[in-house]
Amino acid sequence: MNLLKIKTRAVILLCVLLMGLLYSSVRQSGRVIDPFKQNQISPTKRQPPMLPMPGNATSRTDVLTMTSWSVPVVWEGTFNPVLLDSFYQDKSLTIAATVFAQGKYIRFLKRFLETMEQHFFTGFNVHVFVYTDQPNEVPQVKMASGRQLTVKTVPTLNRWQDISASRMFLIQALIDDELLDYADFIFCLDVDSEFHGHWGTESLGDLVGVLHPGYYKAQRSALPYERRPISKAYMAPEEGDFYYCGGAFGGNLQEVQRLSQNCTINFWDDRTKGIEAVWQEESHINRYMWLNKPSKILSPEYLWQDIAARKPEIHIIRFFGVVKNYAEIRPNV
Ligand code: UD2
Repeated sequence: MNLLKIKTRAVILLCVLLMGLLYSSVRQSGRVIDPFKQNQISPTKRQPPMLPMPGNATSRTDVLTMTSWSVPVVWEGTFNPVLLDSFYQDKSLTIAATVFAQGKYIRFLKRFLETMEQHFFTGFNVHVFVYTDQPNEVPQVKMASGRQLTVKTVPTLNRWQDISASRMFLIQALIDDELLDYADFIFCLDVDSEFHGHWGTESLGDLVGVLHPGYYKAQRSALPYERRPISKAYMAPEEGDFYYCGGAFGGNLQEVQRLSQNCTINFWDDRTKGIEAVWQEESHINRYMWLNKPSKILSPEYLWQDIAARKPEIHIIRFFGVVKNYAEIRPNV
């Protein structure tokens, strides 16, 4: 072996040793750094926890339990709540939830909060954010240890469409300003609803959509997507997997931040063109979830409404949209 070869090998060996030292020092500091990767996530930000495999999705044969892109559709009988809760119990998860109660919708808040306390992530850390224009009317509801409520005061809006759609902007701001370093998952829920059954860790996923109770059996052509091409929520006839609810969705902080930011931008883009999607932010959510497939889908058990007779496949109602008189309760018709 000549002198040049020996020198080259010595340099390579030295480099390998140095890389090894660098790797072990960053490992010891609790963080593995890829020296070739830009924009690494700050170690202070909470990372979404690992999710366990879905339960036995084949235990129901009367309903769709797996999508064409292989993510579970959660129905009663497709998961074991005791097993799942025990998987998460020692992970000290914090689940955030948003609920908006503006104008006359404040009347629904007490029942929403009371039933939430009984059924929603019991035994876990839960932080509920109530957005209202009447902070003094927020009812006192006794909460278990580890659970808390924060009231956010918002201005009174005179169009129900604006109230409904402005939620996306406020959710995005909440995640950006307060939640990224603190909570693990978030669910955004309609206030005119009550919890009637267990809603727990089986619902956790990176991006979670809920099948709308009115359309989970409908043909694609019957789904009430936005059909005007001028809107950013437009869905062509050959597009769409499912029709998802605007009244319940969630996921990890990063995914819901992306969703709410995208829907806010597209809603306002439509407004500058003088158009509002047929079902406001729900239409934009549906467009978003067509392009960015949810990693978990919850069955209509997770937001049932008595818009039609109850169906045999609905074994339990976990979250229920109360019947309301739209003309009486909304600020505008
Ligand atoms: C559907 C969706 C809803 C939203 C809406 C968009 C379901 C079950 N519901 O319900 O989430 O996407 O379509 O058009 O999927 N709110 C107030 N004060 C008001 C009006 C609304 O606080 O005066 C809030 C409240 O949290 C309410 C939510 O906005 O739950 C949605 O309004 P809605 O329930 O009147 O909308 P709806 O029934 O058309």
